[in-house]
Amino acid sequence: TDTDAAQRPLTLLGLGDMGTALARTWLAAGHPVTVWNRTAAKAQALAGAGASVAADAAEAVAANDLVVVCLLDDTSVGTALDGIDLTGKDLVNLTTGTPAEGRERAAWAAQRGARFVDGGIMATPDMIGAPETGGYIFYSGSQALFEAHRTVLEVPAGARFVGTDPGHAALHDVALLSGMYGLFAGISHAFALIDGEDIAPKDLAPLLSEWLVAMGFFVANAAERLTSGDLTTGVVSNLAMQVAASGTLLRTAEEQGVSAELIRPYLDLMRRRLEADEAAHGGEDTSGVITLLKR
Ligand code: FVH
Repeated sequence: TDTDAAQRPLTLLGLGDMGTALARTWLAAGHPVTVWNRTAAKAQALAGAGASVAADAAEAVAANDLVVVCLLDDTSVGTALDGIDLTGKDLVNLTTGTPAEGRERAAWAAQRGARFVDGGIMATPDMIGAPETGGYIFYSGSQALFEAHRTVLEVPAGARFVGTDPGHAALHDVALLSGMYGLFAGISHAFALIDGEDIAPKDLAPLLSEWLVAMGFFVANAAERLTSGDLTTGVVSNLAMQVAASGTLLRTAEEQGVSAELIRPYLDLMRRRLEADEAAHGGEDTSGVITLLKR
């Protein structure tokens, strides 16, 4: 029942920055939490907040049916759980990994008699237990496990189940992070361009933010075009024009003494798409670049 879920005990392995934030949130919500960390001192800090500190990982796992793991990487998960009896356990892996690692870890857990979901945390530690920040966690794998523990899993951050393929939480996570780093790359180049000029970074900042938000339409546009296969209808800034204009971006970088290494790869891909068939692709938007990336 929900009442049971509200007080359900759980085990948490891993008390780094993220694991500690998770533990504190579950404890604050009234869940009995058994914790273990390789470096014992970090676990002691949580004892004062009400956590039961296990002597080793095996003792922590034995303490509860629901076992959450938040370690550095997939290798550390294998190391920490090596040789431990997981029969009948519900294993929730919040360690960042690749889709293949998520699938292999699910098969590994199944061989040991455990149900498994993998998680991808879309939040920093300060966003855990702070729903107003919009942080959430992707989950994939055993839907039965997810539904059984949904109430508990929703305590630290929103929970989004993205399918029974245990690799899909990681894939969603990495897709979003990849988009983020592309954005960071463009932002970095923009600030480098004005460096040394009589333009304060703090004055450019709101202009850049507003522009990037306005350009956010490209996300939904690209999805629509990839789905329909129509890359030209309704295009307002076509590829031929954008490739022509890209020379201005590169010359400006040159003039400002700024390396174009962050933006040149994307501009080169736009040019390759155009040059492959100018008549066919000149009227597209830039979503045709996506088709060049798949190996
Ligand atoms: N912190 C963040 O902003 C991001 C937000 C998005 C999700 N990530 C991922 O969350 C996982 C844990 O991250 P973290 O911030 O807690 O990381 P650390 O503070 O570096 O703590 C790492 C813990 O892993 C333990 N550990 C490392 N290697 C081993 C091992 N071989 N055996 C057992 N435990 C191991 C480490 O123990 P110790 O060093 O304290 O003894 C920490 O408990 C991670 O996947 C992020 O990518 C965080």
